[in-house]
Amino acid sequence: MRLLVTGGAGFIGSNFVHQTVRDRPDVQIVVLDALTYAGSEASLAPVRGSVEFRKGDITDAELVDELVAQADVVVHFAAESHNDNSLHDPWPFVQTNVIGTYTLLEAVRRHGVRYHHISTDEVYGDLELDDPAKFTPETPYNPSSPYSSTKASSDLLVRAWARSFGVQATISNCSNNYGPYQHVEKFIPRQITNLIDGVRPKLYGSGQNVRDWIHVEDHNSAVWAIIDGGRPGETYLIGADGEETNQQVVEAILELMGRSRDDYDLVSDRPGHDLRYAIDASKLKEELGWEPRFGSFTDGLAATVAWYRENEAWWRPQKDETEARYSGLGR
Ligand code: NAD
Ligand code: TDX
Repeated sequence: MRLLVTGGAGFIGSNFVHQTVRDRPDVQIVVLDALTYAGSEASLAPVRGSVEFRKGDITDAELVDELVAQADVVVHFAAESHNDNSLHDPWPFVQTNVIGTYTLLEAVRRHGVRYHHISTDEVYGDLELDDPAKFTPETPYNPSSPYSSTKASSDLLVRAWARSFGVQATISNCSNNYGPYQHVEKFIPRQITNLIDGVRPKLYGSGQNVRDWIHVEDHNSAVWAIIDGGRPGETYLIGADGEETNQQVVEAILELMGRSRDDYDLVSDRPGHDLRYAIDASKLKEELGWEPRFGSFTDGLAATVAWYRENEAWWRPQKDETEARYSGLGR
């Protein structure tokens, strides 16, 4: 199989490439990535020599056409992915997430290539903290932020291209990922690397917002289950029943790093901050037999803390610029 992976130098995409090189030696991988602030060739260093890397933009129709024409399957991870950035400057989100997805869809349509679209649970909006409900593939779209609205837009393009043009496309909407190679702007690596630098963790608002955490390895094994057995035109939700308040996550990190559990600060809230996400992954489990294999959240978090301690050379170049951006936002 010849696989084109967009965004393969980012967090989830690079983990997907590592996992694929490890578990599927028969797959030939081409990575297309623009190496924005969020992408790094260093994230692919362990698999250098096993994958072909092309630096380029998914809105470049000529380049996309050339690469899609040579592929059997496209897995589309590339995106602008950070909510806080989207509140500050939405334009790159419209450009990459909407126009970039459109560009890929037109190419897979022309060349009859199988397409898997990586999306997020944030397209469904948020749930009340005390609501027993979880998101299902039937939950109506109701995105809150510029980031999630551009992801929702891209999902709707995929659905339309599948229905109107018969594109062999599947979509997955996953909950919050954690693990190695995640940019230090995101919640968990930001707090771990702050603590390494002697800075107290920062919780937005009350700290009571809930996220449904999944280890990136489990997300990516689900993506492979969908590539292997997913039905074209279908949407699959990926999650591992990992609901935690942000405060609980910070307390767990503090404990793992040998600090007092209340050694954190509350800072100003994110505008429009979604309260709670929760995924019902039963369709994926029942139809495709997928199960998360990574251990408990605490074990995964301990491994992630160890990874950031051992890989300072990977994250250090991002840190000052990221914290400068946050201090401009007062967070
Ligand atoms: P990331 O920001 O770490 O990586 C994004 C990658 O895309 C980077 O390597 C970047 O250089 C590349 N990229 C950005 N714009 C590009 C463009 N125009 N052309 C080519 N490459 C471009 O993001 P991530 O956290 O790995 O997320 C990957 C995908 O998974 C995204 O589609 C995101 O919406 C989705 N997702 C993420 C999470 C999460 O918790 N991180 C959860 C669910 C879904
Ligand atoms: O310093 C912080 N303090 C804090 O309390 C940061 C950076 C975040 N937070 C809160 C905001 C959220 O409630 O932590 C939670 C997680 O924040 P992010 O890591 O920014 O993730 P989130 O906004 O939930 O979105 C993530 O999951 C869904 C990814 O960034 C998206 O790409 C994905 O689609």
